Amino acid sequence: RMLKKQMQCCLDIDRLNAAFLAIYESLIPPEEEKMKQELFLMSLEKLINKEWPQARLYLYGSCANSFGVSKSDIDVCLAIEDAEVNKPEVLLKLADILQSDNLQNVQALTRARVPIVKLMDPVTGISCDICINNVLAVVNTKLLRDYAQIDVRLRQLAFIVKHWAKSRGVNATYQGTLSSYAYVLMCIHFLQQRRPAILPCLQEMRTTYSVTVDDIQCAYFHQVEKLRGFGSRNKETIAGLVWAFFNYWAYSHDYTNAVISVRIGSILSKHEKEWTRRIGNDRHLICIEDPFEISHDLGRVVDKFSIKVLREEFERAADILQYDPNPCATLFEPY
Ligand code: 3AT
Ligand code: MG
Repeated sequence: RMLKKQMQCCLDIDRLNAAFLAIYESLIPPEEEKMKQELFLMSLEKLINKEWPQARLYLYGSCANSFGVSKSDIDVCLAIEDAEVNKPEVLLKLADILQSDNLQNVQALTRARVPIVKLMDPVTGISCDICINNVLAVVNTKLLRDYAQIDVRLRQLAFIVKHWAKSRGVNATYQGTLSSYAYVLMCIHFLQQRRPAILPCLQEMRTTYSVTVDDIQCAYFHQVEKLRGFGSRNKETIAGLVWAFFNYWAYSHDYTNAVISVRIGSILSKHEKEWTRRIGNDRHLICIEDPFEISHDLGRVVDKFSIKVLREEFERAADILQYDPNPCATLFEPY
């Protein structure tokens, strides 16, 4: 009977693996969507160069970090050399230019934390946000993309986690839950911590890539093609990893003392970061260190209500994966 039970368990795991992989595959954007985005970006750059000949456009966020699902909005950074640029002024001018080129829903949000212009291209249906000189985001996008090339399980895990977070309504910083960027960092950290490790810590390795942005030195080992197969001694499958990920955040993470850090590839204490007290609106109830802007806690948006929501959702996910006979359906149920 024991053997039969074990075999049933293996079958269930295989089924769950297949189900997660099918979801992952279905979310990957098709090549043609990527090409459309590139073409749109080029036409946008041409238009913008009429006013600012030296300006360049860069994609960042999920359309460029390889964690974007099909039909996501695209994030664009307008890089203007002039250090003294007045961002609201440029954004308003930019909105004007875009509007006269028949782009739709053009809106300048000059007072947001990251000021942007929003727009929609009626020809391709692409929606996009343009920010100015947010070079740090372009660099952290590259770091995430480089990590994704080391082991495919990172991209699989992050797609499942992001899909879960969107389905369960816990992917909205304005509601006190976490950004997609934060979830991807949680996945990277988690895979750095597996034994044997599935991901290395690129910032602890020899520097092969280095830029200084806003006085922050961003340096790491970027020759990731040399690291393919890094995690191959670890045979864990995506089903096992998703289960362990939620179990970690539900039952093992030390919310009182621990800060997760992709930069050092392990845990820091809140004490050494001086993240023990609430300062202004930063409460540090779940601590995720930004890999470059290390004084920045990506969990700072979480308040005493939303931390409860988040932790209950982690527990729900862990319990479903443990006990539910058909976990895939239940896990992604809309909230
Ligand atoms: P979606 O697929 O759009 O949900 P995304 O990766 O594009 O995921 P966001 O749109 O939330 O995520 O953010 C766009 C990029 O902006 C991602 C990251 O490069 C940068 N970013 C977002 N939040 C922060 C932050 N708090 N600190 C530094 N960079 C950030
Ligand atoms: Mg985005």
